[in-house]
Amino acid sequence: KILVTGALGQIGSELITTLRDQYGDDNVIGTDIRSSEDDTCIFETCDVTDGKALCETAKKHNVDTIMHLAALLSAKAEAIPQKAWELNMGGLVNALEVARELDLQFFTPSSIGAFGPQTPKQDTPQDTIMRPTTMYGVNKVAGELLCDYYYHRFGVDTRGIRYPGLISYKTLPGGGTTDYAVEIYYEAVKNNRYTSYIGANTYMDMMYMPDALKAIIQLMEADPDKLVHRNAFNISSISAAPEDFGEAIRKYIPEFNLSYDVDPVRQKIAESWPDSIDSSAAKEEWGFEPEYDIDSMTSDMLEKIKEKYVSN
Ligand code: VAH
Repeated sequence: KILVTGALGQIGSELITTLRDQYGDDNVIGTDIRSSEDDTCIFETCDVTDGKALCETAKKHNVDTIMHLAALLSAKAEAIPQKAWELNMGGLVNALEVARELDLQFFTPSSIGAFGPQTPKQDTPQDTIMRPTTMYGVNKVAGELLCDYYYHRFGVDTRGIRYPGLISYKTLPGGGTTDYAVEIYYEAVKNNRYTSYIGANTYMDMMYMPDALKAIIQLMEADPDKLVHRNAFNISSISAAPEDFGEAIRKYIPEFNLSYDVDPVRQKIAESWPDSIDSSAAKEEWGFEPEYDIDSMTSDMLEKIKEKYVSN
């Protein structure tokens, strides 16, 4: 049985569905600080900064795994850094303590945001310098080290993935730097145009959500003896700048127009991150193999968003 925190977030909302398909509805418990209208799955409101409540929820449902997704993303965290530390680190240490006390398998995402300006930008290695210049990045590096500590010191089976920007059509992201790569598809369908807050020629790693979710299950089911790394694995499938999304969209919406109104805060965050990271450790240690490239992702995104607007 798996407890998911942040179950109403961009990853969490789709992960719940994927896990229920994979393991059965009764084996997935979603939690979030907000309440859920979706009464088809087991759901509990829970504030991850309340460690006692989180532990009680895990005990009540007799879970054997916790997937901790509750966190503030990069741009939001940069706006309220002290709150971000409290939630991102306070929530993580509480979730790790629950995993230690109840002997649970543990997953939490890291991010390409864990890298900083001195990190090699092309083919960023799995093991390299990590001196991020954002609160979010500090949280992710500290989080990776804390998860490794709980593995080496307490034997908690912690595993993590450094996610690129994730693109999906089901739940809008909130407060991220890579959110432009989701907004662009919605605006293309609604208005045939998009004004990007990230400048041209600004490359970041991206991934379609189905590949991101498959990776979590693959990693959590991997043979632990084959894992050289744990927290956290580089994975990526697409390295793109805004104009690459524009070009891919114009294959389906020829009149699509892309313009720019750069947001200096999020542009500065984006420029501190790699352009393209190396996924070879994930491929070698647990068989990571993404399915979608920018063209197949674009085709699916536009089709699903059109369906969403036509049916509503
Ligand atoms: C963000 N989508 O923009 C998240 C992610 C790699 C980016 O961490 O903050």
